[in-house]
Amino acid sequence: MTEKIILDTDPGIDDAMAILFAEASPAIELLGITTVFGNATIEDGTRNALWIKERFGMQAIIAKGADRPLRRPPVGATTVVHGEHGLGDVTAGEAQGSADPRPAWQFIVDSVKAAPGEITLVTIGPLTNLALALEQAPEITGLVKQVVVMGGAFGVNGHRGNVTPYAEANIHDDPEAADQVFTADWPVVIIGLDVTQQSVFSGAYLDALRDDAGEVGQFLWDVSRFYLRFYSARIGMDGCHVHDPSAIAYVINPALFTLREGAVRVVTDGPAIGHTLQKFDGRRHPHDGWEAYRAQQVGVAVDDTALLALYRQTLIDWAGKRV
Ligand SMILES: [Ca+2]
Repeated sequence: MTEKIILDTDPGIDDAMAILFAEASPAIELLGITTVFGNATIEDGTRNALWIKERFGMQAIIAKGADRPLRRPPVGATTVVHGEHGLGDVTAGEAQGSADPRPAWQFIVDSVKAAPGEITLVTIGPLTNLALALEQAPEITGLVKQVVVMGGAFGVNGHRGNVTPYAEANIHDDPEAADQVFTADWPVVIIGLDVTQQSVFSGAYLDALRDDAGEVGQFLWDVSRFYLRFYSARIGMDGCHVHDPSAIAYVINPALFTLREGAVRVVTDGPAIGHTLQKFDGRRHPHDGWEAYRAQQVGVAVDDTALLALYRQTLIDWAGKRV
């Protein structure tokens, strides 16, 4: 059985890695790609999505989303990590096709209502589009199959943050939106730094993918050059963490991950703004505002060897079919 997904993304180098993973997987039907600000501006991110769609002959509908957080001033593109326009050294051309006329939140609401219980929303950028969809149509909580979020850091395996000591980028970019999504009454699985920083695409892994996965392998190698220079300069690592593709890996094979259950909140002010917290034990407290919220799932361990093998084999198989 294939999983129908809408992928909400800020394309983005590791977003490109995730988009092509989803498209390549026979376990996933990629219905739509909704864009959001974050790694790139909304204009650049949407152009990147349309160009990748055209270049790889994809069917997914692209809908343009939010250009800024729900209630905070706009934040700039993360050019130091993802390059001037989001895809590192690679510059997207103008695609022939265009985005759906609806804003991303409307596309999400319409799609979910048209296929109740069938669609998984996968987010690999700030959560603004999902929060807007919840505000406009709160009834969608009962209509999505599940929400899979790449974001956050819960301190497991020592991972607490990447943009601040206590915040991960997607959550830090719009903490109010993330808190709305995590406290809504729908099933959420959070694949955060706790697990994404446990998996590494090494330089050698990406070289082998370039050699073995045809045009898509070459493309992934090309876009990852800028990203690897950032990792090398910033943390002295030959390779990169597997952030966004890990959310897709969860959809394809949830058994790769160990999950922990409990209500999740996001710090929306002060020095730990953007920090994610989970109440995962049954302890009672005199004051416990957490009991009002649904228990969500947080990834706390991953079989990184199997995840890396899944990614590689999925792209190689797809490249073989495309020849
Ligand atoms: Ca992303």
